[in-house]
Amino acid sequence: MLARQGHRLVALLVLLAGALVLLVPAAGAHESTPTGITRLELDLGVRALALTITAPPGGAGRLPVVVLPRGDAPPGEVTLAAVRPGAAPGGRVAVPVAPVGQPQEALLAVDGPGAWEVLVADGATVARVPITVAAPAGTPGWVWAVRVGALVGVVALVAALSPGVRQRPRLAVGLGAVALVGVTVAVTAVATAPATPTTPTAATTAASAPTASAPLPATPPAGGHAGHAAHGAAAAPADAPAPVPTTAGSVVLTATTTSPATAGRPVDLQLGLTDSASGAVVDDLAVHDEALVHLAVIGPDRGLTHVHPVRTAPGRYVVRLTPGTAGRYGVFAEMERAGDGGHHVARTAIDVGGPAPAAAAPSAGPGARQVDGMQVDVAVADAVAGNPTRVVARFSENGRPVTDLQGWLGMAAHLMLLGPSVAGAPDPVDPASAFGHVHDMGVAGPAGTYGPEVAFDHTFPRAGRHQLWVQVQRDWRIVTVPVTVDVAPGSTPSP
Ligand SMILES: [Cu+2]
Repeated sequence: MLARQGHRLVALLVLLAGALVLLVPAAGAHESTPTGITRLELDLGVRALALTITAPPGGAGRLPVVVLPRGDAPPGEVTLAAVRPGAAPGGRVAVPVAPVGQPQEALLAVDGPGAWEVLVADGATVARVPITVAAPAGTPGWVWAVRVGALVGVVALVAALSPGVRQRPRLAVGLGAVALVGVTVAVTAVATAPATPTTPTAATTAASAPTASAPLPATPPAGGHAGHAAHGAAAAPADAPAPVPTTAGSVVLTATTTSPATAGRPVDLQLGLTDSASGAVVDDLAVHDEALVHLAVIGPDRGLTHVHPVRTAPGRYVVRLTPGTAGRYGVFAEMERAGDGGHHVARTAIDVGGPAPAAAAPSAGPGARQVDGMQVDVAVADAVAGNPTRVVARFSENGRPVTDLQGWLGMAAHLMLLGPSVAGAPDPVDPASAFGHVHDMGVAGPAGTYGPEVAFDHTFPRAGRHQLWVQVQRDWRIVTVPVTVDVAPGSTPSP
């Protein structure tokens, strides 16, 4: 009788200890799942490149970087290197950047965890992409406490209940006490284990991390960035009163050109980022939606250039532009600061010289138009301020629906917006004209591509004339569809 109870107790405790030991690795695995993969876009000189950087999981070793040329870049090569922040490159690896759409891998190496920069140079500009290589996750102390406690408890209990020991009551009681202590240690360790473990987190600065060297059109990421104007959140940035940031902790953007900007000529635009509260250089940007900085440059003709400047030094970025027309341009930088630094849209302006252009006609409203060899039918249902509005663009070519749109920046499509100015028409240099960015979060088809329709949900905060641009990627090139939308006043007066 006593023996049977003893065996049941043993079985129960063995089960309990087994469960504890099994639970521990599961919890351990959950606490550190850094993928170590950074995907980001760079507009380096004349080239648009998509980079996929895979940090070594062990904290040191091989660091493969896949370079995928996009756009219309000429053949050539870029050189890559991995260095500690600010260091000059040692060994460089050259990779060709042609043809467009053909990924090329450069195998770099790092000799330890911590902050690193992946350098990408085209002979004129050196981009410095900051990454963090995570240290290998060690086994936390509480895990060892559970393992040792459970093991000691089970062994002592089995010994205490063995027939030989039961003949010696004192020894049996002693071993029973040891078993109790062991199990207590294990249970206490589980109960007091940190809820949010403090192992080194994100292996890179990347916020999103789809597959490594997979071709671009596949794999929409697990979700865009909350707060980055995805659908419901869209109103927030567009709604913001625009302006040169002055509130504490916002990002102040400066833009200068290396030489006087002239219509029709390429020019390098240099950007500086400082914190409005401290005046310090802002260098804590996280990769969001596959870029450190999303830059929209909008001309007086309301032409949009959406590019991804390269970081050349802390808080310094550069990108090449070819402004199409003379006049004053609005420059909008969208970025996310690491940690809880939040999502920021900073704006400034640049002047471009050249012959005065004729007054620009507004772009077509909803309806059909031809863009880059495709017919694009845009439908905007009931654009009323304060009401959710759906914008749908349908792409066809020679009468057939286009179904080979490629994802870009982790989304099916992007909608950029500029709201009405004080004078009425959208004006990129009037702070009253709010800038916004909405995503199509649609799921890719079986081939990993999108189309023929892309759709956006947006609530226009204000009535009046808005400039919209729908952007999709096809054949590794960005297609931009400008649309003018007149938003009717809502039932409540708009601000
Ligand atoms: Cu962007």
